[in-house]
Amino acid sequence: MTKHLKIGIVCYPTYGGSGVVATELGIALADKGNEVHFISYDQPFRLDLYSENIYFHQVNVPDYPLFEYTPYELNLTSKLVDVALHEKLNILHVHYAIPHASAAVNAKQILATYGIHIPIVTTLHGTDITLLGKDKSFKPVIEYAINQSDAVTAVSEDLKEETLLNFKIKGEIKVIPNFIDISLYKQECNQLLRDKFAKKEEAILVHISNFRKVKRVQDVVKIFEKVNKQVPSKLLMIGDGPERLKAEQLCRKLGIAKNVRFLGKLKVIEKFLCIADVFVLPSETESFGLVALEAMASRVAVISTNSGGLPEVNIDGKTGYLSDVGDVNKMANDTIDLLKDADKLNQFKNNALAHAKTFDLPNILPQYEQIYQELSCEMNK
Ligand code: GMT
Repeated sequence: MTKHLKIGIVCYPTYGGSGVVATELGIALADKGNEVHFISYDQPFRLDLYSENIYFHQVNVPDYPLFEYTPYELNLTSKLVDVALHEKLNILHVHYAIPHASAAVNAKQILATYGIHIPIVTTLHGTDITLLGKDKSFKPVIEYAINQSDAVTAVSEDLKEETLLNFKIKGEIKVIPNFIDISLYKQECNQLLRDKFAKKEEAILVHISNFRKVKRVQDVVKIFEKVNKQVPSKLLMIGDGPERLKAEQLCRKLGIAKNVRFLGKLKVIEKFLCIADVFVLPSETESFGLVALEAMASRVAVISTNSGGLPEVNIDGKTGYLSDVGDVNKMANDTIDLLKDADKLNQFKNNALAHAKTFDLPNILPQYEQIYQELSCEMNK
């Protein structure tokens, strides 16, 4: 019989895949009777419910005039020690290598001085390896944090390969793909909502991201401009971030602003995904592309690049199409091809939903539970 555990989860609270995965994982673990303690500098944005098994511990970063740069990692380390000690955690599961895994490794060493031994599970999400990991100033810390973790998981085969290529990793990296709870997604189009954005004969394209450079949001606009010339259509841009202004300016320059709506950081994206025909994700790199999976769970075809782990999620010629990074002509032509062929689009949408179902929560959650149980048994030996 599996034992209920007290699990500490450290994640970024912001709009982004790693925080979403960590939050959904914590909620699912709490539903199964575990006690889950989220530790972050703010309430994770998808953690907007009450459950008697869920706790949130905020990491406060006091303003101290001596510090030109506030050492958040130290406040996080102290908080991890405090929560682990007082809540008697069995496991610490940290999402993202820095500063979360490195803070957890320090906390583990401090806890050992109190005679407390707590295993650390580190989940690598992508940019911690593909962007920060390539920065020499972070590399030794990331490598150390990974090697000192008791279990390491990566969200795709590609991310595992990238990690092994870029770091000297001593132990095993287990691939546990991202997941969705398919029951939360609506596959039926909400016609009333759809009518607010587009006419019946118009197609709807959607992009969702944190509008960082790596997402290439200007490519989304360029693709849409080409599509819009051939197929009556609207583009919904969901999320916000540093590249939004440039994307808005490009819409104005290309004369398509009236067909593009920037909707900001919406919490309930399922509501909007089900009104879409095609989801566009032209990222420079994407270790997995959780948002593409969320679109597929809403029965939406995906036009994406072939970078990173995206080919593990979006199956070329089946659930959507893949292209080289920056090949906006191909991505636009593939979109037009789909939108002009209703039967093909319908088939791709069905394929997308079927493939998304393989990433449903009940298929993935036991893989994390197995790691926790094995580590907690080892600690109790
Ligand atoms: O994509 C982002 O900018 C956010 C980032 C994050 O850490 O939240 O997402 C990464 O983790 C997600 C969850 O595992 C993956 O689905 C995304 O593909 C990955 N982003 C990148 O690799 C760029």
